[in-house]
Amino acid sequence: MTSKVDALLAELDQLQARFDDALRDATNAEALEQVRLVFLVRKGELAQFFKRLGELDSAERPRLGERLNQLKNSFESAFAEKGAALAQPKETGEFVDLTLPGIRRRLGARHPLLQVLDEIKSIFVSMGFAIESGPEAELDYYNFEALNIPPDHPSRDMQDTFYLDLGSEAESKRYMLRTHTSPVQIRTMEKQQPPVRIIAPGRVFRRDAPDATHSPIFHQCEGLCVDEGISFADLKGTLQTFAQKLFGPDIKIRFRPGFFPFTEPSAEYDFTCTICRGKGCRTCKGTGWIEISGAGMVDPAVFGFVNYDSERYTGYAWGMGADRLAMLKLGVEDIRMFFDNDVRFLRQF
Ligand code: 2NM
Repeated sequence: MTSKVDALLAELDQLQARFDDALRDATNAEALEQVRLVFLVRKGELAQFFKRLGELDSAERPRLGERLNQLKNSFESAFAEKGAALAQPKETGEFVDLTLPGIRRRLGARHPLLQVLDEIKSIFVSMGFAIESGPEAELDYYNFEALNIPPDHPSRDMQDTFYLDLGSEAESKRYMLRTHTSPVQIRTMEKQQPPVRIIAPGRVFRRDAPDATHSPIFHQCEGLCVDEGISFADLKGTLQTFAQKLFGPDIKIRFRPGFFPFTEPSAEYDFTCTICRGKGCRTCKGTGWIEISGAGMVDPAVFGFVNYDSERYTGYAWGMGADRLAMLKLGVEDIRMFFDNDVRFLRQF
């Protein structure tokens, strides 16, 4: 006949078996917590047996006590071990072949137009000009008024300028997309007294129908030099030096009379055709010259807007179409190529 203590020890063997099964089946943290709540807490299954020690004769108590302490320790260490195992990342059994070639990503590159614009900028920087920039959404005052462009000037027409409807009523607070980078020169002159030697590279906007030589978005690199004793000869020397640095020592420049509201006198200027080097070809229509842009001596009226003393200072300024120069430099015959985002075109540069 079995004694009471033997019966309890047999029950403990069953408890151990159930604990082992439960622990083995626990495959995540929640299931493991259930095991703890069933077996290991203060009112859990194991703890119930400690209470039953009192049912035994004092001679039999040590056998059960010893077994209970041993179970308690082994439950706790098995539980801790399982917890640590679950916290480990799983073996996936997946084989990673480190000798396979990688996935080759196509490298991006600077846009050809900006490559040429960078070259233009560094030539002027090497000649002592600083680079200035300004907003693309510009006020009427900076884009037109301060440049001495009268209210009835055709460039102010809705056909030529993108106006922005920002809900502003006042005519003078009217915003538009700048049609040239000249407002940058005005803003610079407002900030500082002469001497000024700056270039203003950047995006400009005009309501043109796109064709091989027109794009509603294009780029300029205008320039301005103001100091005592500046003359048209300085303008000629600057543009001459620039042309030769960008296109080569055989390039000449020429000036033809022109008109701009913001310069007096004003001129259009040409470079020797960079394609035929002056012999005459399709690009220059047989003339040997390529029209670049306009330039001139800053009109005293403009100095009036920025509080420069026009008795003391004179200055020259020029316009320059960066897209046009990039087309000549790279041999691109259609300006729209720069804006189409066709990688077959872009990859060539
Ligand atoms: C041109 C041609 C001639 C020009 C003038 C100025 C300023 F702000 F100084 F008055 N900025 N840009 C200028 C002069 C621009 O583009 C065809």
